[in-house]
Amino acid sequence: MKDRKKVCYMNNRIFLFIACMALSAPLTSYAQVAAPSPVLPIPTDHQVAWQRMETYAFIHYGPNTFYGDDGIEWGYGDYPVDTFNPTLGYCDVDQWVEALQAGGMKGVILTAKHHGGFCLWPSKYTDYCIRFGPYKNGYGDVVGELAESCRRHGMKFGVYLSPWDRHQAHYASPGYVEYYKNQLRELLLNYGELFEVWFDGANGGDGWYGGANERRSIDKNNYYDFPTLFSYVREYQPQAIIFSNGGPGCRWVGNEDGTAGETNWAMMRSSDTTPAYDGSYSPTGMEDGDMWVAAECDVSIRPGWFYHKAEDSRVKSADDLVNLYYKNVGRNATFLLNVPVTRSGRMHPTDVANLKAFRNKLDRIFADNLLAKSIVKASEERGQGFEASKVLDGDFNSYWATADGKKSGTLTFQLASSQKVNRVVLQEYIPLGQRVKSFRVEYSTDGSNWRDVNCGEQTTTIGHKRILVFPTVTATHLRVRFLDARGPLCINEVGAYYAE
Ligand code: FUL
Repeated sequence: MKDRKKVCYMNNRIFLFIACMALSAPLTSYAQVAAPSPVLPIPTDHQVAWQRMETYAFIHYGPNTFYGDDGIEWGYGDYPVDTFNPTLGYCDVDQWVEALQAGGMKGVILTAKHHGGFCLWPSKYTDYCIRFGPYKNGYGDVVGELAESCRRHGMKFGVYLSPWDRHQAHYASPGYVEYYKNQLRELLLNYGELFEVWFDGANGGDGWYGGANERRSIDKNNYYDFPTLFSYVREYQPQAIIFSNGGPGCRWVGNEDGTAGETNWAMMRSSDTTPAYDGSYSPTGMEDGDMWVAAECDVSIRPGWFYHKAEDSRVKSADDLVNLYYKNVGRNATFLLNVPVTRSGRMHPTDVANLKAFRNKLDRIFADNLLAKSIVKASEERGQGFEASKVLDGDFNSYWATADGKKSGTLTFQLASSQKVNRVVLQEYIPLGQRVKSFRVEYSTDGSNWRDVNCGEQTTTIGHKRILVFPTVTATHLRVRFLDARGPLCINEVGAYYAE
């Protein structure tokens, strides 16, 4: 009897165990699965935050603006210390910041010192600065005034400190490098948080150099002791992105037209490039790079970087700027747009108007994601938390992902109705690395016959953002075929839009 009870009890236990297993099997397939492992290299959190700014501004302002009949681009280093003198008697820094913000700029980088050597802040280390000029009787500080206005407006602030200095007598000797280090420390320590520090690549050549009026050449790669300069930035402003030809924070794209390569990796090979070294820039980046150094596209709203009245009729229009945006932000780079300040101390009304019109246009074009109400299906899903629907939730921290080892896949969108489409925006989840190597975007009017949208560009990389611009199609369905990648797909967002 006892034994029969025991057998019964055992049978119940086995039954319960089997029942639990049967019930839990479907449950486990819906349980949260692990995120894909990163594909190295990956960006730092600061690099991600910086890239998500997308658009920010440059301001070129200084004695160059005031020199001669209509300003110059490169000061020789010999202009008198009283050259910088805005006619308003002050810099209308609030107008600058408000104009830039109306243009959607998230930060601004000021030329604290350009090649001519004059400093827009009262530097302890030279008399060739604002302290010795007429501006506010020597009590002004353009760097400080702009930094303060940025703080009030919730705008990020950064500085450009030209390594090349055509004024200083000791340029090209070790003494100048000490001087430059001291100036950098002044800027890093006295103006609050900086989001970017800009180390320009134009270096050496002829100049005034304390009256020597000669040509001086330096070893561009080693003279400035960039490793020490970068260590100061890391120590005093750890969040600041360091720009130079080859990074390490972000790299020069290799032109001043504002355009990145159609293929554009955020990575560079440390064996072939060195941060700050001449030639270490790249429009395309390197698929097998081991450093994360995304591209930045610097370009001016006018032909020159500094203000010249003669260029008042040559200001880039809102359409020009939108087209540039497609070719920089839309190709996994950032858009660093220069807007110079005039002799008055304000930005020119044409520049201000075009900036605002640029942002209004962008906002209009990208206001209405035609996929928002679509039904999205993926060829496969990694599991719970990584469903296809994540590409439509507008959340930067969620993404559609494929299983380990799965480097291709398709997302198909069935639109709510037949729609005109001429822009597609794709985003990868870059905190886990840049992955996609090849993709196609296709449309259909019946869900079974598909045609390429014909954007006329290489559809290779995506990165933080890729925007395809193509002739208007009318579609009931869209699909993105991800053909190859460096690891499982991690697709953050997909959007389709119609620009009139
Ligand atoms: C260049 C400089 O020579 C130009 O004057 C300007 O500042 C541009 C942004 O960088 O290297």
